[in-house]
Amino acid sequence: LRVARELDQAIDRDELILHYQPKVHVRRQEITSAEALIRWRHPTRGLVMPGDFIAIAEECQLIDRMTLWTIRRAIADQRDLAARGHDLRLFINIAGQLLADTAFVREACELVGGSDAKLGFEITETSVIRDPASAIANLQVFADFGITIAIDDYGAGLSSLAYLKQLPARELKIDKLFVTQLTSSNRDPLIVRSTIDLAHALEMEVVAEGVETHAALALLTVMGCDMVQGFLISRPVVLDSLVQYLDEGR
Ligand code: G
Ligand code: G
Ligand code: NA
Ligand code: MN
Repeated sequence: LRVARELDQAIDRDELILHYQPKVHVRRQEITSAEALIRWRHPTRGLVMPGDFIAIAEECQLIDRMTLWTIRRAIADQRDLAARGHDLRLFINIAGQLLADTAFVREACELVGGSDAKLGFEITETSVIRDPASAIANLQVFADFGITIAIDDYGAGLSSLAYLKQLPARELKIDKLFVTQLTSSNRDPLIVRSTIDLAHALEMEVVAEGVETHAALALLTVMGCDMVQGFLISRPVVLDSLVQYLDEGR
């Protein structure tokens, strides 16, 4: 596969780049973390989005090397941010298959353990269901290394409350599917409210993703949602733009 070979080279040729999308803590009125979203600056095709290459990376066994690159980059960016007065926790998306990859888990822990960077991993529930025993054990290993675990895309995949209660996760991200039409739908507010209550009962903080309007933000605030992320606050942006945004204190 030509794309796979190009992608393999892209990792070494510095063609990958991370954009960061902030998460706002509602009660504290401050940005406490940001999510890293990978992009590929392709020499001829321009900026390629992850939807067009993550699946290929997973199929061609490049996802481990790519994610280790992402962790290294995020560690450097987190230290840089902290030095510039913005000590945010940076979250990285971790593909499900990596939760059962012993070599990946060891190398990721070596990288994170060798730094004092504040990091988090975002994983989907669907990825836990493939091999629950090793996923839960490895997530605990990450948590013991100080990595905050967030459940991503909650409600959009295969959910199991039996696994949810066993995961060492501190954050639950409600999928944007339930958030983008929050104030124009009858059912979405009921689903979001009960998910917030469930997460709080399990002692997790709730992040609503896909917050696009002031009306949605207002309703989420009333419902006790802890954090919000979405185009209303910021699109994913390069590190320097994130710093500029944080410096402006918006
Ligand atoms: O960035 P966008 O806004 O297009 O993200 C699309 C999807 O790609 C999201 O589901 C996101 O979780 C995923 N994604 C973005 N960056 C990474 C990454 O570094 N690793 C993995 N596994 N998925 C990522
Ligand atoms: O699967 P994951 O949650 O990691 O996906 C993140 C994706 O959601 C990225 O493609 C990002 O660009 C997109 N996204 C982030 N904020 C919003 C938003 O407010 N509205 C919509 N429609 N998409 C968003
Ligand atoms: Na994510
Ligand atoms: Mn998500």
